[in-house]
Amino acid sequence: MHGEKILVTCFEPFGNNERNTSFEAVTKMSAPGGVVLKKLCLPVTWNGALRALTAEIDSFSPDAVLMTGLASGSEHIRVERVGINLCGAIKDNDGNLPSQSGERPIYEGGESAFFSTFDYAKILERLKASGIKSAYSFSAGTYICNYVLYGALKKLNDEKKTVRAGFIHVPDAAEFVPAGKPSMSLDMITRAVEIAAENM
Ligand code: PCA
Repeated sequence: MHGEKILVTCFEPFGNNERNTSFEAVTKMSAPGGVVLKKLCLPVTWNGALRALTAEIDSFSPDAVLMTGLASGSEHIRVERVGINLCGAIKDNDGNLPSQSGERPIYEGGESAFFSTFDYAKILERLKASGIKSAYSFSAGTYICNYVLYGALKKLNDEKKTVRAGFIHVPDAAEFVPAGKPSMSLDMITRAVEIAAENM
C-alpha cells in the first residue's frame, strides 16, 4: 500500500438525485498515508463513463482502482462483489439508452461476469469494526455503476494487470435528502470510502 497509486472514482448526479453522495464523499476524503490518490468524477452516460475511466487507468497507471457510486434508498455501504456483462435499458444523463433495442451486453461475446479483485473481506471487516453499517452486495445493478465495474475488471483481466479493483455503493447522505429517507451522514460515508481505499 505504501507508495502505491490509487484511483478513486465517483459519479455526477443522475436521475432524480440532486446530489451524488459518491462525489461529495470522494471530494471530502483524505488520502491514506503514503499513497498517491487520484480522484476522478465520471459522467453518468453510456458513451462517456467507461471511456473516461479506461483513459485514466491508462494514463495514471494505478496499483488499485476504487470505484464508488450512489445507491439511493440503501441504508448501508454495499461492497460489490461482481460486475455482469449487461447494460440495462435505462436512460442515461444524455437521455440515451444503451442501444436502440434497449439493453445490450457491455461486450458482445464477453465473459458473463467478473468478480471484484479488491480485498472485500478486509474492507467489510474494517467497515463493521468502525461501526459503519455495511454488507456484501452480489449485484451492482445494470446501470452505469455495474457498467464501469465490469468494464474495468474486464480491461484489467484482458491486459493481465495485477491492479486490484472494486466498487462500493454508498447511501444518500442524510444532509441532502428529506428526513425519513434511508441515509447515512456524509462524514460516515466519507470515512467508509477512506476505509475502503486504505484496505483494498
Ligand atoms: N449510481 C448509479 C449510476 C451512477 C451512480 O452514482 C448506479 O448505481 O448505477
